[in-house]
Amino acid sequence: MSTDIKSFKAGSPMSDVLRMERMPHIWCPGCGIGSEVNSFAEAVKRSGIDPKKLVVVSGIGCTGRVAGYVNFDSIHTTHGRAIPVATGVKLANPDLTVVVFSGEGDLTGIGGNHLIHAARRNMDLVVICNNNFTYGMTGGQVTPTTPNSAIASTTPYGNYEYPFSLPFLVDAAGATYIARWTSMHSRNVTQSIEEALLRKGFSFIEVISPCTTLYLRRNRLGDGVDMLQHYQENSILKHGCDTRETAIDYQGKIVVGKFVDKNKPTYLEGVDKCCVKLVGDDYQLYGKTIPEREAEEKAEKERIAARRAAMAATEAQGEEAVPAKPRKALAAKVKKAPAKAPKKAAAAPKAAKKAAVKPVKKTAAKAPAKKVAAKAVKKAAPKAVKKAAPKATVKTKAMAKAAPKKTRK
Ligand SMILES: Cc1ncc(C[n+]2csc(CCOP(=O)(O)OP(=O)(O)O)c2C)c(N)n1
Ligand code: SF4
Ligand SMILES: [Mg+2]
Repeated sequence: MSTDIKSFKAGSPMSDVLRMERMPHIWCPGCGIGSEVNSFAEAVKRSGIDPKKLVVVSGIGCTGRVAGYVNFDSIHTTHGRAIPVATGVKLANPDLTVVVFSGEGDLTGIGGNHLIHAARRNMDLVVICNNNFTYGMTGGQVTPTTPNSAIASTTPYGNYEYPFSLPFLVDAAGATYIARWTSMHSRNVTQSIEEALLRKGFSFIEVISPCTTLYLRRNRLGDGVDMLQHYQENSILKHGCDTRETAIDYQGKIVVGKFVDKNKPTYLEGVDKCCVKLVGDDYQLYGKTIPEREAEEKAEKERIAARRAAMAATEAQGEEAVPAKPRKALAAKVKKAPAKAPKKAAAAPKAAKKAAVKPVKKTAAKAPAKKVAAKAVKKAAPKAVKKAAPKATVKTKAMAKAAPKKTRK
């Protein structure tokens, strides 16, 4: 039976948000960017904003590819220039909602100057920063957020620089909305983006996310799932936390939450105020007086509120329409699922399974993963068990191959 790719893509629940003709995407398995895009798409839908008035701007990098995949007006601009381009779009048409979706290398390295000045101006932008601690697209070099001591292609003996804490940086620069999550916190990411889309001023949402192919492999931190588990075990929820306390150490705790949400006149409001002083009531921006623009803004807000109300009503109807029994049956199925785990894994004694995976994560960059994992498997289990836990062996081989020669000694 042949698969009709065209109708498969058209039938996808994401077909209205993503450019399905561009699928499959380039992101690696386990990379956090995909789930962020999903959260973003969900947030756009939930916000009730008019998708035709939304513009997405990205710089260069794996995250920079987002602009090319979303089914909105978008610009994939040059490295580090997403914020100035987005600023230009907003100034040219203040009716648009402008989102910057880019990597931390793009936004805080080459584009760092633009970031701090947009925050200082309280420019009306929503900035979503995928922070994977590395330049993913170009081979895993150190970035301004790579934790001290982490290994990168340009710091094979460990990073001796100190990283930016992005919430602290943009807070000091003047951002009026700041949140941080990890790619495991999909719903919170959605919620923060939704909030940011509906507010004015400079909003910054950092999403800590795994670059499986370069950062995780080079630092021997396992795969995407291992990192999600790390996020789950090490995230500390602290809404309103002082951003001075949000630094991230190598494999340390990650403070997450909404840290800042305050009102301050935006850049465009500042322009208006100044021009009204100079020109008086005749002042117009793109042919519209301030009262005219205010009336339009009010009407748009009402349309958004109506769309949100309609969505809430449809959701409530959907929930009522789901009969109680099938939902229970589904829950039972989910609970039963672990029993279907691969036979080989089930055959392995618990201690052996544990030993085969854990030392790789704990020893991280310090000890050669190949040796440690092999030792642990040998100690914990006889031949049969080694056979039953092939995942760790495969993983360590791949990681040993990827690791820089010097650190493997
Ligand atoms: C002016 C310029 N300098 C350098 C590059 C090479 N370059 C492309 S992407 C990139 C790093 C992107 O890193 P990040 O923003 O963290 O995105 P990621 O790939 O990690 O998602 C670099 C250095 C470039 N394209 N243009
Ligand atoms: S190289 Fe890293 S950041 Fe780029 S797609 Fe792969 S996992 Fe994601
Ligand atoms: Mg990056």
